[in-house]
Amino acid sequence: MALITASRRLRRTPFSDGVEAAGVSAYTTYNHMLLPTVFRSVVEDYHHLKSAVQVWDVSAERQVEVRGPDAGRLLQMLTPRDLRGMLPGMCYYVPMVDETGGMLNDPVAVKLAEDRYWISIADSDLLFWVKGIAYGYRLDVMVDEPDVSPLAIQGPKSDDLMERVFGEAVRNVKFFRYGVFEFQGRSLVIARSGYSKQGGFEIYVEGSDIGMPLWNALMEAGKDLDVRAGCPNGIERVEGGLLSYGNDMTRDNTPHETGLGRFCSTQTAIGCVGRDALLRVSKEGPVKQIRPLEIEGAVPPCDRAWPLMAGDKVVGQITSAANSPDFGTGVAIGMVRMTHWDAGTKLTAQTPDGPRAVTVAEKFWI
Ligand code: THG
Repeated sequence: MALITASRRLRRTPFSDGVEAAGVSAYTTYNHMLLPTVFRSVVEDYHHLKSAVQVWDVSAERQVEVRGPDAGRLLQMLTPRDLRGMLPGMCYYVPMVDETGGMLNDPVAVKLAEDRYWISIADSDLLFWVKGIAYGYRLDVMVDEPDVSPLAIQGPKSDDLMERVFGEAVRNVKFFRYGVFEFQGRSLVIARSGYSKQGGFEIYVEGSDIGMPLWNALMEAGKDLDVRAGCPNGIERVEGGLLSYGNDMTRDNTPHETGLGRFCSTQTAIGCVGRDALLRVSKEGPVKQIRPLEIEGAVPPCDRAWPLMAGDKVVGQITSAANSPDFGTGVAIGMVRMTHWDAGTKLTAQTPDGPRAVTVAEKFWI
């Protein structure tokens, strides 16, 4: 593919100067912002992520802030996950759906206070939908995009690096919980979460002015840990079954089709605008669903859906794929019709480089 032209619409981040100094070699766009995808090479980045610690500029995971007396009511309107047990200090992975039950986004919601949330969004303009619901229902809330940019620390040495900058208490933060920690006199929300299966944290950096000072402090503190700039890794996230909105699912899919039924409690999610639609489809169960898929032979870059065939019948599609160094096979995420979704089923993928033998796997690799 040719290069993408830089412009103001493709927003830089508070860490872009550091990312460029570290030698970023490719970006994608995400929420109209730059998101690094490669530093040294996808494979070199992958091995380093699994053995050391990386600092990721994931500013493109923008926050939709919802604040005011109706904040909790509005959040529950957006998702079929029952939020009644959610307390300040917790983060929830929440499928967000429209009135047909179609996926609009798959963000992480962060509950800051009874009347204040951040919705840490994947790549779709969720802000407009949330503002529309708030306005249409005359809710008493403010909805906007604050100056908050997530910086992820990922990899097996994440705790060691974070302790050096934020103190040993950061080790006590539990998975999908957050604590508030000081940096240069500023309070920052730090959660144990992130878009890899290697462990780590996400720092919600509030105020662009402290972006580079924090970036530099982490790089300085982690020198002997071989800390590097990194980014969500296209191989590791497929091995781990981490879904990508716009790639593995779109508005045409329900949460059940995307395997996110485990994050839905539609029966008790009173107020969710997609509740009636989802109650209908969840009763019957989906007729196609996301599956881990093993591919034989070299896997080309996946920049479009690859048809999955059983003989001359299309029975699904592959939406993300990579060659896995650690598992010695092609790994992929795809949507497969129920007639062919059992583990062990043999299929054929039509890739741009020709047909590939595919087997439906038992589970994701990490
Ligand atoms: N962190 C934050 N914001 C984000 C992402 C993130 N916004 C965009 C995107 N990623 C949203 N999508 C996901 C997808 C998967 C996960 C988080 C956000 C994830 N899933 C774990 C899993 O599936 O194993 C755990 C889910 C759970 O148990 O609750 O972490 O990464 N801030």
